[in-house]
Amino acid sequence: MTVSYRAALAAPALLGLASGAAIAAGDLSRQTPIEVTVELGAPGKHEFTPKQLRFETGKLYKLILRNSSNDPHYFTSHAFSQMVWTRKAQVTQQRDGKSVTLAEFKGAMREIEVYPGYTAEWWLVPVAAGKASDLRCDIKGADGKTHAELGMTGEIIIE
Ligand SMILES: [Cu+2]
Repeated sequence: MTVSYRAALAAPALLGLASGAAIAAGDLSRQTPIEVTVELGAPGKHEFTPKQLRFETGKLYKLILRNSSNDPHYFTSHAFSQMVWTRKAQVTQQRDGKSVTLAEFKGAMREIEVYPGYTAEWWLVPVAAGKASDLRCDIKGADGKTHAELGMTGEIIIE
């Protein structure tokens, strides 16, 4: 009993040392994120600003999707979602001039919809290089046209 207790204690201690070194060298999710902000529309305008986004593989990004317009907007790119690993997505809100996190989502992400006046963050690490030309917002306006048809499209390049 005593022996196995000691062994159980010693093993995690040794593992802890070993994995501590491994985390410092190789855990890409623990990097300080590079912030990239995309404006989803503006009052009276359906467009992504900027329209072209650039990322590098192996770096942690905080992709900030800010909607200052009066309409909900999607950030949809199936191709992009296949080239990144998602650490988390979270919903934040400004309170007394400070950004407060309201919710966090873990798991693979396909698209994010952000409602008027709010911001969402997609924390991700690009894992494959390539071009995603399918960034768009498919929300349909009162005129029957999608925001993408009105110009809300974009391109994402991963180097
Ligand atoms: Cu839209």
